[in-house]
Amino acid sequence: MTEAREKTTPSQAVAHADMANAIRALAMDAVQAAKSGHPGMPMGMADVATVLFREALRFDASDPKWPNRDRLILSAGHGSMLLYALLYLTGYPGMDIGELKRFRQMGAKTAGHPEYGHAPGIETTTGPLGQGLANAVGMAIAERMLNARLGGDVIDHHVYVIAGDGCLMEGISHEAISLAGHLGLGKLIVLFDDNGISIDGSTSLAVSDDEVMRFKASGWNAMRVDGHDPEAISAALANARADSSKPWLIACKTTIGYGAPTKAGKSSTHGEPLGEEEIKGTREKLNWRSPPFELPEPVLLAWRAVGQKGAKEHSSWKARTAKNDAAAALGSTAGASRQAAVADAIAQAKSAFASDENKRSTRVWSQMVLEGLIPVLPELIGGSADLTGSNGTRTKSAHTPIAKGSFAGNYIHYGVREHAMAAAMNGIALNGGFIPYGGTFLVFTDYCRAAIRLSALMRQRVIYVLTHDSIGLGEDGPTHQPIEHLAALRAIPHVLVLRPADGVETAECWEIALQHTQNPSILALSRQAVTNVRKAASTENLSAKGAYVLREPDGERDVTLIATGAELGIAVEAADALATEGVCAAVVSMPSMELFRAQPASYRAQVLGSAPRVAIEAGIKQCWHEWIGEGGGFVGLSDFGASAPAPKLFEHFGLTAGKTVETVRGLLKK
Ligand SMILES: Cc1ncc(C[n+]2csc(CCOP(=O)(O)OP(=O)(O)O)c2C)c(N)n1
Repeated sequence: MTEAREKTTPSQAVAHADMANAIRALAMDAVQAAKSGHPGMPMGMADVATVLFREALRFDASDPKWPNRDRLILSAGHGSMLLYALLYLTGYPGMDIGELKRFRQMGAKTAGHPEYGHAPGIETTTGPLGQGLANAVGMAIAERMLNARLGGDVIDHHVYVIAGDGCLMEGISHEAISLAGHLGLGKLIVLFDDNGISIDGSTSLAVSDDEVMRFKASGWNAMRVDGHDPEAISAALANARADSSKPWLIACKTTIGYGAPTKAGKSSTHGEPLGEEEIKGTREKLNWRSPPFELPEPVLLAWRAVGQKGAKEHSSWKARTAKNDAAAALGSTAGASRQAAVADAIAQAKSAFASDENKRSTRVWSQMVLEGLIPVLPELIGGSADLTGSNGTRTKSAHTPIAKGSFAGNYIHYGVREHAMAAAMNGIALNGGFIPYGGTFLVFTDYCRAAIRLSALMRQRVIYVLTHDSIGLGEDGPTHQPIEHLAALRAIPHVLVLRPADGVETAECWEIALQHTQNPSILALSRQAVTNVRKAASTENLSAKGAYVLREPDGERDVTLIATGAELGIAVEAADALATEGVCAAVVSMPSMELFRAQPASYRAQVLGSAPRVAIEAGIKQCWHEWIGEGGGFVGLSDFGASAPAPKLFEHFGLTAGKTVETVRGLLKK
């Protein structure tokens, strides 16, 4: 044995083909055992993934949360077995062979699509195509922002994405690659599984884009490689890592279902088990002799060595950052150390707002809250999908935008890209170290709903600042006036919808959004000025209970008026008018149905009372039955709005104190 041979590590001693075939075998056998799944993509991308893990990806399987690890995002989430096989092979904690055998079964770590939190090493939940790619753009932004704050000794890593034709066909991909190119995110490397196949068959049925040219046009470096030639893949990755002037697309020409004797290259390998016969033939073709879920020992050892190859770099990172508090804080919840300062900023805002007699919109109150918050909470990263001046997301004094080559700032101009903004915020939150918030008009949540849903599914603290929250936006008309949106957002599990009524409530709602580390929050804010209803400074965050009695009448309640946001002023006015008729009306403010639902039944009963109820909200009735009951009254909308000045619209659609009084009269007569 030569000296060089003696020094060969277990990882290097095993042929590339054997290591890649281990992935193929695990993928086809797990899908076969589950009787469902997608074997074709993992089999096609096995060569690319093997080279990536052996040569490029910086990670230490024993510490999947190492902050300076490279991120790997499987945007083509249907190919989940590729990721699960790699996590098992490299020895990630908890990903044993039993989990692969239980692929897609109840309670397994190996869900149908990768789910964040199910197993270490899954960086984000993917499945809706294109989302992972846009998450990765957020992670690559976060990487640069941490690099700018903490220095390259602490954070300096790559973000890799495996994306398929489907990811690149989705509209969100355009927003994401355009933003990444604009910001020059040179640490982002996308490995495109260029197999020319999707579910319907050849992608030529539906698309003829030249992806390399498309990415180049968006400011990326882009190249093509043979995705089954390990040397070519290796050279491409080395090239991309060496040049971080721009993000990289490496279009890897692959064969879906590589190795399958009759199905390779066909869409039949995409989404169903290969079948026993085909699997037998694949084993022969790949010269893979091991039975299902068994691996030749040298192959497994070689893979395990790959899992440990980053350990040295990891320990030297630990040594050089041991005394660095900022690096240590990366492992903990962002902002934890700032809680007292945040509480103080909120308290100051509340007491100033309570005595401020100016009428303002809640979007402006929100901007004023941010003026106090940003300086004490540097983790808070603002942004907006254009419309910055309209939604008040950027403060006058505390914000500096980030830009290509300049990431020390704390504000992101996402451009007119709502969907990518929301998905990138998911990536920023998942990355750790930051609390992202981003703004647009409430009506345009339709454009980012898929990503909002994933914020909720992944339980990420992403804060959506959504202004122009009703017909109260006026002249822009029904295209811009949200009607069903509050109900639609309240329908997503784990989303906190917060609709504050005035300045004090807006400050309280910001505090709530920051405190809820396991939820995305929606701040629904008005364009129009609102009535100041909370005129006394209270130390208690009344909005945190979801609903509270703003005003109790002198006598026993005849009716309870419940309102949210700007319409609370209408409820107060109606209660005053009713009082002149001798009707005792209580006024309840309900900034958050979700928080109220979580209160003890006794509190809810006390707030809602036993008198008939009328709700007032400039939106649809759906979701109000829960609070007003079958016989309750509703002053709201049941159709699209119209283009006119806001006061005219409220009059026209009957969202007035007069109509509320009428509704109460009708209810009490029954
Ligand atoms: C937003 C979204 N639309 C549709 C789907 C359903 N779907 C899953 S995979 C797939 C085809 C993807 O094709 P490609 O990326 O080429 O994957 P490959 O066939 O190469 O594995 C589709 C339409 C999805 N997961 N997400």
